Amino acid sequence: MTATYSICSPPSSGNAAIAIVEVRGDADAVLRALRITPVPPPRAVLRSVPDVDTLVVARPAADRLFLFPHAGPAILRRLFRALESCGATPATLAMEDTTPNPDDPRDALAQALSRAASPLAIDLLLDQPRRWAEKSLAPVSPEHARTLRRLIDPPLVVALGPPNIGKSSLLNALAGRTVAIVADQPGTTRDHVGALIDFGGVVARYIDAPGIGTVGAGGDRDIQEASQSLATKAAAAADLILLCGDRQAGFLEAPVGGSDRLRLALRADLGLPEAPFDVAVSLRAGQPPATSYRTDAASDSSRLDLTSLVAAVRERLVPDAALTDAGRWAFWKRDA
Ligand SMILES: Nc1nc2c(ncn2[C@@H]2O[C@H](COP(=O)(O)OP(=O)(O)OP(=O)(O)O)[C@@H](O)[C@H]2O)c(=O)[nH]1
Ligand SMILES: [Mg+2]
Repeated sequence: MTATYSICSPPSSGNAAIAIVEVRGDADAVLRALRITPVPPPRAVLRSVPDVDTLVVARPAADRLFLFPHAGPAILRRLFRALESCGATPATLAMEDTTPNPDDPRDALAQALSRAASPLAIDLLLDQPRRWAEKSLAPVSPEHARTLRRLIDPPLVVALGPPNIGKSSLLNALAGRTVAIVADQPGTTRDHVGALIDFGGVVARYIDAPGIGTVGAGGDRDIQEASQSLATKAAAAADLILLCGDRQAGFLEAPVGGSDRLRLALRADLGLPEAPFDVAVSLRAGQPPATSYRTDAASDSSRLDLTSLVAAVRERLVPDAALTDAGRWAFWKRDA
């Protein structure tokens, strides 16, 4: 067999959990010799290599593999031994070969795959070498490139609204665990509470901001002011604001920062706000979480889980039109 392998992640500083090993050459023979079931390009799959590790195997092209094993030195030694025992040799790179060519998508692919936060990035990234080889394909539009970038660097979603309307309860429901304290009193959340949330394949940094409302008199006035200022700062940096309200408190009147927003009616079991909203959610205890989706005045309350909210956020962050754009994506260029 003719194949070479090289480690293309930086030398472990003791912190890196995953290493990247690139194999070039007869990839089918390497997969067979490592007893890995076939991986047709372009695909990434989780596989077990007997006596070595369970690892992600990405195959962007017929003659190229990226293996993502755990980065412990013992595991890497086992993997290299396995590769060598099946005939692959360590690549001897000329100095100039070790510097990634910024205009060659294949050189940037391993890094992008290892950094990408969102599951939806994987297939799209693996298909890029094919697209860049087809000279006739046009680039994805600048707008699509900007939103696709969010699949690699997670966007910021900030939930903002009046106090005591269920914002922290929503974060806990989305995360599937208790991340934020919930209580039936305004001002429960004083600081940012954050989590990475997967919105249907698009992973976002989610901040549950302190409630914005009238600052009451009393000993903790300074703390209340500081929390509200934190909330507005987070909103100014957001890619998407979930503008939360409920029937009793309505929505915030004051303008908030951020470029895009989704109006979210919380505690919908207590009634719906009069002002227009995009999605309504109820998390009433003892009942399945319910959401209904509404555009303008038309309401559709047929959805009885968080699916509508998750889908609406996903579509706002990375629209279908960007995901299905068949053009070439310069994913290694931050400003592309
Ligand atoms: N009926 C009903 N109550 C809810 C729902 N979601 C949350 N609650 C209740 O609303 C109250 C406030 O919930 P929180 O999640 O702490 O509200 P918050 O908006 O984070 O409040 P602050 O942190 O003060 O801004 C709690 O008693 C929750 O149990 C819901 O869908 N329906
Ligand atoms: Mg809260």
